[in-house]
Amino acid sequence: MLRPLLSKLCVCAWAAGLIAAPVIAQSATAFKAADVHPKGYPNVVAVENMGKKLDAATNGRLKIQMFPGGVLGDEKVMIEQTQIGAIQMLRVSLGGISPVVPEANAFSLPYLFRNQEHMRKVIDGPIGQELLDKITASPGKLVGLAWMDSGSRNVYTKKPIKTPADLKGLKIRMQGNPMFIDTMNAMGGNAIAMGFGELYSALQTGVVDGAENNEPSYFTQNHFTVANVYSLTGHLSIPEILVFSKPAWDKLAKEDQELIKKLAREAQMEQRTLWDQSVADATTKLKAANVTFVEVDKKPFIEATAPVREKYGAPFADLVKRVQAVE
Ligand code: BDP
Repeated sequence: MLRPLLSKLCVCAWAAGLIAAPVIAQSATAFKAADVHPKGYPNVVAVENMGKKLDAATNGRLKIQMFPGGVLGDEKVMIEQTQIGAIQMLRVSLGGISPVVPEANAFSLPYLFRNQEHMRKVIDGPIGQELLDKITASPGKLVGLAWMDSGSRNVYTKKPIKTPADLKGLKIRMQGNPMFIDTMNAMGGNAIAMGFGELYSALQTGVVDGAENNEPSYFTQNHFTVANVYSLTGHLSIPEILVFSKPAWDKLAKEDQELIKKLAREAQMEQRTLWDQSVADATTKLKAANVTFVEVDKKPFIEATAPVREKYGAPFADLVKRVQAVE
């Protein structure tokens, strides 16, 4: 009897301003965020800025601590760590997500997007949201938060690649997704799957003859110093994705989840501006470092990769059609 009475008295006294409001001890939560790219790379900057906004919006209760440069492992390892909750936020290439959600491949087929604008319209629009939701709803223990731009990937080696025949006999590193392996083989090269972090020394020692990536990755990883001819094949435009760990997500209050989603969408838009600057910047610096940029007639490569689009697109034919239909 006495207890409820006392607590009622306390509440009344507090409401009347007679005693100070009880201070609830709230420790700050810092979400571990990871990326293979170094500090300063557009995706890393966008997530760091998202962290600043999250910190400000929650008065320091929620923060993001960034682990860039692949210090927490390569993308495969980081995806696993995110699934179990050891990493809470992760920015990865969509290429690594297909084992979790096979539909992811429908967004990264070779020569799927007509151009960058098309790709951006798809990821910004309802189909992009649909895939994020599918990832969240899948048993893969990841929450799809936002997209990022990754431009398009071009082949680099020590000689110009103008036709599929030029790739003959060359070992070209690809991300370890069977669809990308098939893509390079169809383009005429010998695909070798390898982690991003191992690639510099593989190029240097001749374990591979070349690789393929966008300008900012080619530049920041210093690959141009060991393979200085950049041929504009533009065969893959693989969107990047920002995911949250499902076990960690489920512990968050609904309002915090909504706030994180909102800020992630803002990060998607901010990354885009940073991305455009970064491509321009990397291109200038690569040219200044005597990298040769080779214009390529894409037609024979588009034709050569038709069976890959056919094979990997068939299970998601409707989705692929809808992506292609986006104007
Ligand atoms: C870069 C992506 C990164 C991938 C890397 C790769 O941003 O997520 O890990 O390519 O080729 O463009 O592995």
